[in-house]
Amino acid sequence: MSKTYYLTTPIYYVNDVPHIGNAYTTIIADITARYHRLKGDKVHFLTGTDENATKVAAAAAEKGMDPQDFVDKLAAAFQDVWASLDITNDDFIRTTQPRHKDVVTAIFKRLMDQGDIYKGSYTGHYCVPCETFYADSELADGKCPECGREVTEVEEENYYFKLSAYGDRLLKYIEDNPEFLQPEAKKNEVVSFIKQGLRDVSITRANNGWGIEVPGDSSKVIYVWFDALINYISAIGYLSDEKRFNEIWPADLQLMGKDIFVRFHSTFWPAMLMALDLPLPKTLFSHGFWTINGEKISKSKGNAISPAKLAEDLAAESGASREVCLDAVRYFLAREMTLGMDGDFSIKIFRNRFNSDLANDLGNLLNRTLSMLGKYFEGVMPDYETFGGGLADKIAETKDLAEKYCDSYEFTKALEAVWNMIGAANKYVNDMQPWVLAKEGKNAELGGVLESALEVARAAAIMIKPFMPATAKEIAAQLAITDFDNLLWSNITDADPFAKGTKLNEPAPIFPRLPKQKKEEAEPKPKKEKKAKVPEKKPLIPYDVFAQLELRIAEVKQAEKVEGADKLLRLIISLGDEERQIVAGIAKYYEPEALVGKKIVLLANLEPAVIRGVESNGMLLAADGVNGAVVLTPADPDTPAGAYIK
Ligand code: ME8
Repeated sequence: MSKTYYLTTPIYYVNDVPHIGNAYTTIIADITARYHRLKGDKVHFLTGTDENATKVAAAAAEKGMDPQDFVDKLAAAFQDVWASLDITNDDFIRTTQPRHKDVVTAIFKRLMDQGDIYKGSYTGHYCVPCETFYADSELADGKCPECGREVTEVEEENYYFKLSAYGDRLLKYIEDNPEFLQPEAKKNEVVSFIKQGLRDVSITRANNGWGIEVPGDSSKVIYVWFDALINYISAIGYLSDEKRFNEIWPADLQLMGKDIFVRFHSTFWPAMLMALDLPLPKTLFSHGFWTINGEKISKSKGNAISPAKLAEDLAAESGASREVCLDAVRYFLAREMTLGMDGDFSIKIFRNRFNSDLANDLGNLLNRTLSMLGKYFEGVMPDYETFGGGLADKIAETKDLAEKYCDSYEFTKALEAVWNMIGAANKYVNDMQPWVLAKEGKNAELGGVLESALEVARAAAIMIKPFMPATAKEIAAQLAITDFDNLLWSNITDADPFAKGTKLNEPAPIFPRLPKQKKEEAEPKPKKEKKAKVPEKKPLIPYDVFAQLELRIAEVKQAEKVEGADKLLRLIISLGDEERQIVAGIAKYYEPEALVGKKIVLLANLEPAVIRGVESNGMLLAADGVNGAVVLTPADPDTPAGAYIK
């Protein structure tokens, strides 16, 4: 049996409930864990809480609570939040647990005995919020170089860890193991930090009644970072269950934010492991920070979004299930910010992605193919060969590409590859015009086209399972895939996955489109005046009147009949960076499916109007055809959506 894939998140301080920043690390770790399980790997996924910190005791005091009661309450809150986000961690370590404290004490003793810890006196500065010691030379204008807050002068006798002895070994290890520190830019930062020369680290503080006592010296407690880092090995049986420990250690991935990467995880932690003669983790990965609408996430600004609340609000608004909305949050976090880079969270962009990537691209592929299967074959998989359109190759190619990207933690690119495949299937359906094949009675081709597109929907469901587990399950249910829970990544390319004669289920929209944001909706719409009769010949107009018209190319993304109005179609159109809904009176001349993917000419700055209860934001331009039939004004299909006509 291959070694267990072991991955960890930081253990979070329990001075407050988790926000979208902590949730990001945990969700990315969860995606990684689920991906490895899907590949058939044995996985151990650890997260937990850091409870012995000075700032935790201070937060308890502020609330007038006993520190143990306080950490019990908040650790439970963290566990509840992770459960509500369906995080699949295999263990949850708390640093106040005896299984952890005992190992910390034993390690302290061992390193003291072997001379890696020694007693000395210390004068320096301590930043309580960052739980970090700084020398004079490290301060920025006398303040903490990390957070800019006031530091406290400390002058005490302390125990030191001989970090200075490990600089050269660390540099050599980093050079010999290119996968160890990622991404590359951060690795370079670590190398420069070590090359500046490492100082020994004070690893104890005066005992104020909270923390793990130094063995044999009750006047001191162990420094919280020395204590906390050990969680990664205490949780998996170090010094208590060697067999289990050897099956799991070393970690394959230790994921954390950039704030705690250089000094603690890439320098102090590997040096501690070297002192203990333990192998180092395969990869330490530093991810970027989220800001909210360009601002740092902060409690005082009150902008710390809770992902669960975001999903609940979205569910209430859209009518989609809470689980699916949570998936939308997970999708957004993984898709929008390249792992390693910083990113900004904005509700507007989140909603745009929900509508374009989820409701339109993914939702549409499933919906239209299943509805056509219902319409033309009563929902039963026909007994025809797939005709392909290269889609079988596209599935195989995307499987390899997405796997390569997931293995290298490039989740944004993996999702891009999957969406590229979904786009290819949607385009294939447009190009093949199944509704024309149906009219012409070409059932073999028609069945083949639908089957090919449904195979892509199935492949997509497996590929997105780590990212959007509830959505994947819902797609599988609509596709009547009964053994979905047991499918592995390798099943993506199963030949002929749908048994002929299988009845698939009725399509039900998984992601109902979100309306434009409330603020914009709330803006009063100017009253529409009754249209004057169009004169036969229009008078000449000056150029500046023409210049007021915003004529643009748009691409039709979705089309459907407006209920109770036989002339009207409701279209979702894309202008490149923006999507809109319009209503067009062309239902008599076009099947809705035939319009998807078509480029049209749009009068984009026509004032909005509500037609038969449906809001229309612009007007499609069409020309009268023979016998009164409307023809769409032709737009070259290569003209990009959004292009201006001047
Ligand atoms: O540092 N964007 O805990 P902590 C992205 N207890 N990630 C963010 C973020 C943001 N805006 N804000 C926080 C500690 N994070 C120690 C760790 S480990 C042995 C001890 C995430 O509660 C990110 O993972 O301050 C960051 O590294 C972590 O929360 C800091 O959590």
